[in-house]
Formats: sequence, C-alpha cells, structure tokens
Amino acid sequence: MADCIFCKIVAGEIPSDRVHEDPTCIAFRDIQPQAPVHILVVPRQHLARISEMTPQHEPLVGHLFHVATEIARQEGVSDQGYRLVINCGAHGQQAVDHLHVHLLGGRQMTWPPG
Ligand code: DGP
Repeated sequence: MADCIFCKIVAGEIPSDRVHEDPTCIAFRDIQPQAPVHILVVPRQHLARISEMTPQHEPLVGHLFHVATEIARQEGVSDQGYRLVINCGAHGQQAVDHLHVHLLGGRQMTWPPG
C-alpha cells in the first residue's frame, strides 16, 4: 500500500528499531512507547484491521502472537507478564491502518484499559 507507514517500514523506506524479522512479519520498537517494553509485531502483508481477518489469515495471526511471545522472552518480561493488544478501528483507537500486535511490558498494567 503506497500510503501506508507500516508498509514503508516493512520495505525499509522508513527506519525503525527492529528486534525481529522473518518471511512473514517484522517487529520494531514503538516510536511513542507506553511501557518500558513496547514493540509492534507487523505482518509484511498489508491487512488494514483485525476485523478484515478471514480463515485464510489464521496462520498469519497465530504467527504474530507466537513471535510476540518469543520477543517477550527475549526482552525479559515473560515471567512477570505483559499485555498483547490489537486496536481495531475508531473505537479501538487504531491510528495506523495496518494490522499490528502491541507487546507492552516492563511495568504493572491496569484494568480496565482507558
Ligand atoms: P495503533 O493506535 O494501535 O494504530 O498504534 C499505532 C502505533 O504505531 C502507535 O503506538 C505509534 C506507532 N507508530 C506510528 N508511527 C510510527 C513510526 O513511524 N515508527 C514507529 N516505530 N512506530 C510508529
């Protein structure tokens, strides 16, 4: 997608602090971190929102979550716990219309979310 910021990051046209890459996805540190560990796991394939998921995307979405758990281990937050978040659409406060999983860790989270 020509105007998609995360497609540009995937393509290397916009720099990012990458912590993981594989044939299916990349992961990089969020530019506006909301926790000591705040990493975005982003599929190389453009899918605007999780609500556009179809059965064919099940392996992709499963992979994103598996990668997030591996990165949580690498970042040292796995034992104490963390949060994985997908924002969807306006009410979900999704700002970038390219599917991504937020990995947030390194501090106590609260509930309910804001
Ligand atoms: P969301 O609201 O779920 O769409 O979150 C989008 C996140 O993307 C937000 O936490 C800030 C982050 N972000 C936006 N632009 C950039 C960028 O150019 N680089 C990086 N590393 N993160 C970005």
